[in-house]
Amino acid sequence: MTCAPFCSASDDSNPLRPLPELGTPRKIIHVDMDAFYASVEQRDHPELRGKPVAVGGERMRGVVATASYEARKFGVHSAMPSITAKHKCPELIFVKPRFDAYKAVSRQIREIFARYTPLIEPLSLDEAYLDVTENLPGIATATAIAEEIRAAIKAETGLTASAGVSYNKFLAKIASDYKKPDGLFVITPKMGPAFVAALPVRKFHGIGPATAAKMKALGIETGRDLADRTQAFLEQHFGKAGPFYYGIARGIDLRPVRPNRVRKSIGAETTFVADLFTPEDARAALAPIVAKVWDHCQRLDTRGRTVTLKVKYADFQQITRSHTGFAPVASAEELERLSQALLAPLFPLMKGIRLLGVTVSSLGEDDPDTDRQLHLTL
Ligand code: DCP
Ligand code: MG
Repeated sequence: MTCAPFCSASDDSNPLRPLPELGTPRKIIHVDMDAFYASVEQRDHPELRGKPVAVGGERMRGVVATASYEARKFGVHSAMPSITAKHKCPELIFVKPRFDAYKAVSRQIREIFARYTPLIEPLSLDEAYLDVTENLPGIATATAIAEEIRAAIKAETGLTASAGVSYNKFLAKIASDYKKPDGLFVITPKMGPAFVAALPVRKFHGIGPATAAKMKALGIETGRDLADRTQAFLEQHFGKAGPFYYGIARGIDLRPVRPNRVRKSIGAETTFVADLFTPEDARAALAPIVAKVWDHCQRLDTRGRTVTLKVKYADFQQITRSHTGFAPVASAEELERLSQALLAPLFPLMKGIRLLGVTVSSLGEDDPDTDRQLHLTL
């Protein structure tokens, strides 16, 4: 059973920006801070430096939000239950998250990005895509810009970032992960297709564990396997995502960097291997979905007032139930309570439940993107 988070957003809000055409060369940088929350804690608390640190705590529902690289050597990672983490690394030091400190760094790095291009698409507090095809200082190579940005981040925040440089978003994101931490990696158009061919599809950003499992069942484990399938085959098995997979298997990704992306909702859903029938099973299955959504809300620093439960039955009939409060949902427990309250009246069931999903919408002022817009001087 797997659970993939998703965010929906409005289309590119700059209608004047033409969509890139096939063959139009672009220079994209993906910047991602290293062990972000943990690095901020080590910067602000010198006694934590060089030590295995996990950021977590009550607001994190007993899971690790992130771990310092010293802790990662013991196998501690994001989303791991704190108890498991402590077993793996008895010396692990737990630190409560300080979201205000992370937000402040996030604003600083976005200011640095803005020196180079207005085409910045933040993905969360610590990462963003930049389109530097035409950049403000007129620097010839994206690699030089990426190095300048990494140096400025180091000098101005005291933290390290990794960067990926390539000719589209998909490859830039893969590249930023390749030399982590404190690294830079460039995937040129010449390298792109071979790079994707060798990569396991489960490592592709945008292919979650459920899709990776489905691909495996179809005999697709690497980019090369994916490139061997026709677009019609991929559309037949993966619907609307089929053409996207067909493209990325060849190193092609035409999605533009969307600077004024307004997030509309944050959600997660799970299709079950076997249909659910009892209230107990459904309640238990809903809990990790809710946890995932809350985790995502925190990572994006976003809160919403509307909670929507989606249920797909065994016969594919789909229903939604929602609740809108006066104030944004303030905690994981509240989100869980509201989601379970939407689920409970659906019993007894006439047919099994095939899928459950939870979405938070009517997103509030805390949204970093909205924040940015409010600060624009008109
Ligand atoms: N985060 C979280 N829960 C997760 C994953 C991440 O709360 N399941 C938070 C803590 C991270 C931050 O988001 O510090 C950024 O996430 P990344 O995936 O970029 O991870 P890190 O920056 O911590 O490490 P890396 O060096 O691998 O980028
Ligand atoms: Mg990071």
